[in-house]
This record gives sequence, structure tokens and C-alpha cells, in this order.
Amino acid sequence: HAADAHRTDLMTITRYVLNEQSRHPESRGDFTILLSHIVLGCKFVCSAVNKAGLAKLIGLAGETNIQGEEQKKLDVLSNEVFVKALVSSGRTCILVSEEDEEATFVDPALRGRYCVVFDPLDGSSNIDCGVSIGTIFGIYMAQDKDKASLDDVLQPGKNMLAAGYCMYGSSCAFVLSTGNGVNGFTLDPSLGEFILTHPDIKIPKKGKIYSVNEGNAKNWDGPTAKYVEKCKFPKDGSPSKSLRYVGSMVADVHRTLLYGGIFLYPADKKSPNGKLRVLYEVFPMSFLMEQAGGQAFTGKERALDLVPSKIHERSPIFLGSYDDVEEIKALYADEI
Ligand code: AHM
Ligand code: MG
Repeated sequence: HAADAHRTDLMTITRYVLNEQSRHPESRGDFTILLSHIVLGCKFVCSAVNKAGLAKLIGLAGETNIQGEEQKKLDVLSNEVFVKALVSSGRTCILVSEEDEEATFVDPALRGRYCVVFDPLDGSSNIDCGVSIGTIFGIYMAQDKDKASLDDVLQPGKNMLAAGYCMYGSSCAFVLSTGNGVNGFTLDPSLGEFILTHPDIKIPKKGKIYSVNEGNAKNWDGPTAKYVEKCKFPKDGSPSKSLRYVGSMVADVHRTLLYGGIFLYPADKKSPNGKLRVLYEVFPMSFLMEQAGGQAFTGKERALDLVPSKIHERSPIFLGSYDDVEEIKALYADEI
């Protein structure tokens, strides 16, 4: 039986990426090695997140421990784990993390050609109440690792080789695209392995959910306001959409990817560039959406065409089901 085969013939993420690689005989396994270090970081964060409440209960978090050292906050700890794992992979030359003001240039002796941009623990306002949070990453290839410069990462999102996220939710889900569709893996905690559970994810062409922080509505621009009004009071006889908003981008995007619909973090009068960061939030999620058959739009252009001019740049973002994003694009086109 097919179901039996699934249970006994486990497609781990490593096996999956190795299979992919064997289709490119010139590749030397570097990507598999890089990815296994990212996966290790995610497993560490998953385990730390699961223990976070417990640590509090027994009086660890935010206090000094027996050795008198201050306990590190989860986001700081996660960042350190990712930076160390990525550097020690020997496959990276530049790292850009949401947690670090400056990019990290890897020591020449440990350099490889990959550049990794990441948000080690996104949605930090949700940590203390046990709501889903996640890690987001994107991967570029440097022109020349010995002459690596910020220009190697200040590239449009369409130049990414791969992107993905890991969601620390009711289960731990790892979603990856290497530019050939999107695949979802779930952590089997008893094995410590990510198993392929959602092969070739395609986002529904149109969805029934919109996801936005409506508390900012008074500061929205015309097209965003009109769009959300249409979600609630459709004039064409279609049913109104449901609102879901976790406030963790990974969770909101994961639901959008699987159930369809649209996720918006628009510009507003107070934040004319929105809130989310181009390199490690907007680009990876836009890459995944396009690879799953959806769209991602900034209010001006295809999100993946944007050329960032600094590493922590922000952009408004509208992403999700093809038809839903098409509607918001039309409203912005009407503006001009
Ligand atoms: P963070 O990097 O400080 O955690 O902020 C990013 C998060 C996203 O996960 C989420 O989509 C957004 O902030 C929610 O913002 P808001 O609280 O303004 O709705
Ligand atoms: Mg973030």
C-alpha cells in the first residue's frame, strides 16, 4: 500500500536534497552540507522553543544561573547558533542576520560560495505566550568568494538559489524551495529527522482568508483600504473572506501557502516602507509563493524584482493566491 510505503520508506530532507543533487552531476554536495547546517540550527531552535516555558517554570530564563551568567534571550541564542553552524559549514562567505546590524564576512580559511540571509527567530512578540514563531532564510551564490562584498547579497530576490522557513508550531514544519517547486517536511521528534510530508505544494488559485494587522487601518493608503473593504463587503456577490492574523509572519504565510488567501503587510503613514525586511522576510516568502504558483507584489512591482540598497531595508508586501494578489495589483494600477 502507498500509505505503508510512506511509513517505512522515509524521505528525509537530506535524502531529498541528495536526490535533487544527483540530477546535477557537476554539483559537489556543497548545497547539501549547507542545508544540513541550517536544518541543525532549526532543530536546536525547535528544542529551545519547546523548553522555553519549562525553563521559566524552573526559574532559568531571564535570570542569572548558577555560574552567575545571564541567561540569553531565545532570539539572541538562536542567532548565535545559526551563525556558528553556518560559519562551521565551511560553505558560506557572507551572513546577514536580522539580529546583527552588520553583515558577517566569514574568515577566508572557512569560506565557501554561499551567502545566507536569515531571521533566526521571527515573531518574537509571540515567544512568551507559546504562539508559533519561525526561522526564515534565503541563499545566494557569491560571484567570487575571495572577493565577497555586500553586492553579493544586495541582489533582487529572483537571484536567490533557494529559500525556506521553519515554523515552530503545533508541529515543526520545514518548507523549502530550491527553485524547482516547494516541498514541506515535518520534524519527527522521535527520529530527529525532517520527513517529506507535503510534496510539491501548490497554493490554491484563490483563497477565502485575508491576513493583515487591521489595527493599522487608519494609516493605510487607498488601495490597501479598498482591498480590505472588498474582503469584508464584496460587491460582486462573492462570500466575504475570513480574517486570520497570528502576528508571526512564518505562521501567517504557512497558513496562506496551504489554505490559500492573501497576507498583507502594507505601507502606512507611519511606516511608508511597511515593517518587513526585504532580504530575509519579504524575499524568501515571495520566492516560495511564486514557486508554489502564487504571487508576491510590493504595491509597485513584483517583489522578487526589487533591488535592495541596504541589508536591513524594508518593503510593503502582498503575497498569496494568484487571483487574490491580482486584485490588489489592479487596485494599485488604478491609483496611477
Ligand atoms: P520581528 O522580526 O520583530 O519579530 O517582527 C516581524 C513580525 C512578523 O513575523 C509579523 O508578520 C509582523 O512582525 C507583525 O507585525 P505587527 O505586530 O505590526 O502586526
Ligand atoms: Mg523578523
